Amino acid sequence: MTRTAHRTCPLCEATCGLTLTLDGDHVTTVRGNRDDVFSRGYLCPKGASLGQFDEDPDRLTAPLVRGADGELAEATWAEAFAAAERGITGTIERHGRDAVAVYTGNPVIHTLAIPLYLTVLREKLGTRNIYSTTTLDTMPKNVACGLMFGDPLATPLPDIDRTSHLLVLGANPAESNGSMWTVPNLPGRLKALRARGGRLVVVDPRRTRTAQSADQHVPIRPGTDPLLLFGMVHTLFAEGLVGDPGPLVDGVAEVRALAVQFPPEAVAPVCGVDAGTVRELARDLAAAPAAAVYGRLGTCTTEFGALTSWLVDVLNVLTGNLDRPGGVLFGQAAHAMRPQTEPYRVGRWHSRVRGLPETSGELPTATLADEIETPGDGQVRAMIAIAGNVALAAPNTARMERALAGLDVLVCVDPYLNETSRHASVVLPPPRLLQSPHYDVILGMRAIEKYARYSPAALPLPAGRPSEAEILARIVQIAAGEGAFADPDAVDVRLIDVMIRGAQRRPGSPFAQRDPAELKALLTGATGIERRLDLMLRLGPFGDALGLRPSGLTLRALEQAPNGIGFGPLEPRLAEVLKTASGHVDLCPAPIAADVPRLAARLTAPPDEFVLIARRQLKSVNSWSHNVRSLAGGSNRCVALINATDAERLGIAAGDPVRIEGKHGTVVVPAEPTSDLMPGVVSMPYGWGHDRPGTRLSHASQDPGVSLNSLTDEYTLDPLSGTPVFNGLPIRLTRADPHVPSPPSAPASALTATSAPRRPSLEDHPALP
Ligand SMILES: Nc1nc2c(c(=O)[nH]1)N[C@H]1C(S)=C(S)[C@@H](COP(=O)(O)OP(=O)(O)OC[C@H]3O[C@@H](n4cnc5c(=O)[nH]c(N)nc54)[C@H](O)[C@@H]3O)O[C@H]1N2
Ligand SMILES: Nc1nc2c(c(=O)[nH]1)N[C@H]1C(S)=C(S)[C@@H](COP(=O)(O)OP(=O)(O)OC[C@H]3O[C@@H](n4cnc5c(=O)[nH]c(N)nc54)[C@H](O)[C@@H]3O)O[C@H]1N2
Ligand code: SF4
Ligand SMILES: [Mo]
Repeated sequence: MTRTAHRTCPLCEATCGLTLTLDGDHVTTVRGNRDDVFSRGYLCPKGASLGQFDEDPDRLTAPLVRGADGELAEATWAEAFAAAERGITGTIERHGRDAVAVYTGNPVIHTLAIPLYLTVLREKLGTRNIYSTTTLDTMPKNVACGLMFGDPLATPLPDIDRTSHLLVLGANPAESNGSMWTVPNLPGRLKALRARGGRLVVVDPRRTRTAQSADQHVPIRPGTDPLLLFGMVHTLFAEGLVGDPGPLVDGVAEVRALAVQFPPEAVAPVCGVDAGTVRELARDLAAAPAAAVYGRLGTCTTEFGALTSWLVDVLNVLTGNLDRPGGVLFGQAAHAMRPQTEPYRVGRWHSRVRGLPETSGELPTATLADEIETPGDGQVRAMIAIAGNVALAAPNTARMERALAGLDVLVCVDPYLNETSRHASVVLPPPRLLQSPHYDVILGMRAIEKYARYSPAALPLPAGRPSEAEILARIVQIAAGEGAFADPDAVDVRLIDVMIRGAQRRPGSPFAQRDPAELKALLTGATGIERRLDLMLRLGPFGDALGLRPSGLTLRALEQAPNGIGFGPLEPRLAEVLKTASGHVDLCPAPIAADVPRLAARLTAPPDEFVLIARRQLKSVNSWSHNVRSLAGGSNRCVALINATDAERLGIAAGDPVRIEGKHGTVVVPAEPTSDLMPGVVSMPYGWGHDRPGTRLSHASQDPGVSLNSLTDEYTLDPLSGTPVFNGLPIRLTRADPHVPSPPSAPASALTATSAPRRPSLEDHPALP
């Protein structure tokens, strides 16, 4: 007997609505759901493999606990929760709360459960040692938007369907399907932009699939985008192309003063882009009836990540495209979130070892290994890793792995025994994808249209199998000192109470006089997490306001609308978004302006012979999809792209092994010479290195590749956001002897703890003051 189920794809940020055919608990086909209000039938090769992700025989079906013999072995859930409690509570009792760290990974944004328990987990743990992929990825943009708009999550989204000019820097949406920009079928929408006479311009050291489909590709030296963007800002002012930014924007004159030092002629030789092109980019942007500038990973994880992210939106503001149809707009989720209570600031506290500033309540993941390895008060001795593979994700793989091995306690919530969880004391695997309900809590905020969609669990949980929500609720209770065996529903009950009370206290609240118990009784949903989602939807912008707007959104309405419910295109709403003390956009925030002299010094820095950049590949999901056979091989391999002329000069032919040396390690990988990459640049995919002992990744380990982060450095950071430089890092490139196997990553070099981040360099020079 086959049946159909509707699911939102959790494999990338596009959130496509899929139609699955199930035979029993087995997925037989996956199709894009043509009736889906948001994705309208789109599907990529990864989505088509959702069944293989879900049914991968290597996914853990039972928890693992490390025994007295030092080996991880299957245990009962009760044993595993008890072991987690012993480890976490014992660490807190012996060493205090800061001794427990939390690291959360990218799938946080692709699950319903994790975002709904993370804030309370952090609060209950009461530790300063909070880490996540944000400081390996989006934090530069979050910092820039926090300083400009007062809200780090207020990231402008290009209005792709209505724009006439899109300038993309450091992103490859044709393969990544978009990031910090939830847009199903980006490849199709980019094509549609050009078909209606619009223009797509891509700035990237590599002629990516996106660049190949563009009207103009501008190759650029990695890490130099802020110079190009400042050259464009300079041009806008010099040629009188700055429009009226409106009454809500402060700081235009200050930006103008900063841009004086970056005329196109000065930036051109460093960027490798001629001055005429810099001017032309600025003029085209200003002349377009509606235009949007978009930057992603290749602009964030760079030496000037926050500065670059800021300049992207400075251009959107100066050309009159902020908060405007066809320009960039702010997203609007269908659910209510906890309101921000304090004005945005960075550096409210600093990390213990290197004194790096806090951002959004987190410390940089680049200093996690320092905090684990450096003795003293507040040393991290236990870690809870949720949906993250930090062993491969953090800079300097060898050091991160050594640090993980040195932890007293590591509790992983992860479906795989992989490079990180092999170091665990306890692994708590979430159930299969199809056994979990889904709603996009985070990505809904970045969606290009207003919509809501809910996927109920398509398969029942096996008896005795805790949901991901229950696993997390129990960890919250351990952190709160209530023990692993308290009633997990109590966590949701308390959080519902807090949210209802908050809604009642808001000025002008229509619920102020209502009985909280009566409001609570209105909520539907079989589990605590579903009732919480119902409450968030009902208090959201389209919600039924707990019965006051009877036709408004509820969880029940979404359950009855498997194709989702659309609420139309995004609309301008800047005044509502702004959370700055002034209520205005601060176009020239002081911490950003203070970083500009560092950029000016870059104008005269000597160029490196070779620099490394990273890339996403279409048939991959970071580090955890290489076990899915249907996606492996072909274009999805761990090879180093190098410029064809460089290859010829170094005597490297296609498939030859090349040796790439970073500051802390060396890898040997097959080379793929190409004319699609700038000279002096090497491009490697992120997320490989599946040859570690003690993992259970039977397919991935057959073609393991190497860890890109064996070449990166935890001390080379964007100082404003604490985000490592993954793009534009100097390396040495040579032809390797094909008969010598890939060396194990060199051990981490002696550590020099520094408070200031370094400029990218291969040499171990002292840090800049
Ligand atoms: N050099 C270099 N380093 C990089 C990057 C780069 O480009 N270059 N990219 C950076 C970026 S952008 C990111 S986002 C990070 C990613 O960093 P991480 O998020 O730490 O790494 P992932 O490979 O995404 O690992 C996700 C983990 O979640 C598990 N998982 C999958 N689904 C679920 C689920 O439903 N529940 C739970 N509990 N677990 C699940 C997987 O098994 C895997 O272990 O890496 C960063 N590191
Ligand atoms: N298929 C697939 N999709 C994914 C993922 C995946 O693993 N596979 N991962 C997801 C995640 S976690 C993320 S964060 C997103 C990332 O989404 P994107 O940022 O769109 O993807 P990347 O391939 O990392 O693209 C970065 C681009 O920046 C370029 N670049 C590198 N350095 C520079 C530079 O200094 N300047 C400029 N202008 N360009 C530079 C690179 O050549 C590359 O083309 O993708 C998400 N989607
Ligand atoms: S584009 Fe992303 S969300 Fe859509 S099917 Fe592919 S992996 Fe899934
Ligand atoms: Mo990411």
